[in-house]
Amino acid sequence: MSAPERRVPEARPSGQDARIDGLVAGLRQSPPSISPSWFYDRRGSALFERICEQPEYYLTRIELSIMDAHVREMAEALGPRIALIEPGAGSGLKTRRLLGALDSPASYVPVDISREHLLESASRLRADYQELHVHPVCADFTAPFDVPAAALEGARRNVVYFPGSTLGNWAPQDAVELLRRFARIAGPGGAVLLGLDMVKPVEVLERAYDDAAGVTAAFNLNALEHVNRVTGSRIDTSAFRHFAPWVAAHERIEMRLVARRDVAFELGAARVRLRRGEHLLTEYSHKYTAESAAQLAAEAGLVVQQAWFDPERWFGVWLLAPGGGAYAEPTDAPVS
Ligand code: AVJ
Repeated sequence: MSAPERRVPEARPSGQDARIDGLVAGLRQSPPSISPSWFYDRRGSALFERICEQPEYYLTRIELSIMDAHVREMAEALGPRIALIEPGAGSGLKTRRLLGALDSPASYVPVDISREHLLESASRLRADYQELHVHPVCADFTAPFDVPAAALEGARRNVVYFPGSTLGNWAPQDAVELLRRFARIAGPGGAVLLGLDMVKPVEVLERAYDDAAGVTAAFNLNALEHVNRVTGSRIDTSAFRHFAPWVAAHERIEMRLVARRDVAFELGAARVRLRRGEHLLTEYSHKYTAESAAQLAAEAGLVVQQAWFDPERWFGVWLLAPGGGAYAEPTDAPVS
């Protein structure tokens, strides 16, 4: 069933070195941090799919229900013959809903760092939407990337689709930066269609990130196991436990790995020492309100054109388009 490993060349060693440099830099911060990208090796991706099936993890189900209820209005608002660009090609369920409703889409452009993942999902889409031009772009969308003109040829409008509340992983200033880049890719007549999880009662949020079956806990601990597998480090994962509190001041869930006892380990130039009760940080998951989403859009030079929610407003899908003259190009103001 599983494809033979290593048929596709591994990421260039320089890419891997940069990744490990980033890991070491994160571990030297306070609190020591591991980027959420370390969740997603083969096992982590499978665990994430299982998270989406847990009764407590409402995000995926609700976003899909919003697509089911409103995808026609979305398609109408987006218009005919668009190029749909998706940074990080996901499992594709929401994308399929959208592609199925669009009026003769010109092309679909998934952008993903994993060539394997990209080609797999592209060939599945090609089989199911035979009229559609699928132009996969192999790139790390968290860094600036170019969409080849050929991929956008014949499109009346470029639309960047970023579902799943993935943007929640970025701290506010970085989220603005990323959204600004999406806006630039969409261009003056384009749009961004963005899925964001909303602020809601804390019990609901904390349960979603600590399911009874322990899948999210395993997913969190797998980030450390993944680090051990890739770097050869021997971090004792049994010294950590999963903890995912709502941090009200920042309107986010923080995925943490808390030291059960004093722990110390070294990884390259990073020397991590944690007292019992101190933690590693593995992920932010920011939640938005109608106000903070509009604010985020404005800071990225976008305005909210329309938004769709489930009846309880637990999740929202926002259609954003380049704003009027109010938008000033970012200056090189110093960043703290
Ligand atoms: C894929 C980033 C949207 O933040 O809810 C799920 C990842 N982390 N459970 C999220 C995740 C813990 C997820 N995103």
